[in-house]
Amino acid sequence: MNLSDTESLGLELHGARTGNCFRAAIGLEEAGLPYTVRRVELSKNEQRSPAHLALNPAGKVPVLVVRSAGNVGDLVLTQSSAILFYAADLAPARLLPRHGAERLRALEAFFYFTSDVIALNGAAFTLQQGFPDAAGTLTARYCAAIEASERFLSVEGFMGSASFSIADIAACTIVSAVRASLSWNRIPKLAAWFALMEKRPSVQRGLHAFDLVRES
Ligand SMILES: N[C@@H](CCC(=O)N[C@@H](CS)C(=O)NCC(=O)O)C(=O)O
Repeated sequence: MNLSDTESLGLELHGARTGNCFRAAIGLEEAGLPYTVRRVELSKNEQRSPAHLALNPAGKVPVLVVRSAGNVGDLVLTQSSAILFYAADLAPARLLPRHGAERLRALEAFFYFTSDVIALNGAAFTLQQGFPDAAGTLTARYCAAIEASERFLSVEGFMGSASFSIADIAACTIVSAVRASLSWNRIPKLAAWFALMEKRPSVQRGLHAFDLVRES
């Protein structure tokens, strides 16, 4: 499947009001890719329905389905990071520089947030049931990692590179989710960056993508 051919095809984003789904939605919004939201009600266990398991046997969201017009089959992506890279492939100028040090700086910050912050946040959430001390240790660790992330801010005010990228998306969704746990007086540069992120239209639209049922 040629990715550029998919621009005119239907995109369906299956998800709920969770950080991983917000990341995917913000990426599609920033890339200017139209998509239809398919809400998955986690409280009703719809992620375990036969229809959803047929898309993602792991029973998780988000899932992006890129409908194919031909006989090549639909493209189904079941990782929020892969969905971000899909959007970045179609809109590199908006989401990830194609070459050079700028790309590597953006990727370094992106992987810092996905592996050193978001993964720990997910593990802490799981450990809250039965292992509160371990959950607390991980929470302290990922909050410290967020507070240490000021060093990735570029002089232009973005995470990693000189322009907005998938690193800003990874960073702003988790910072938004755990903002009450951060010592904001210690991180004025991150506070200024986050204020800009909250005003960005793609971020605002992505954070509200699953508020309303927009199914067609
Ligand atoms: N690594 C996956 C994680 C997906 C994930 O953990 N999704 C959660 C919501 S954020 C989920 O579907 N949970 C429902 C469940 O496990 O039943 C990604 O980045 O997309």
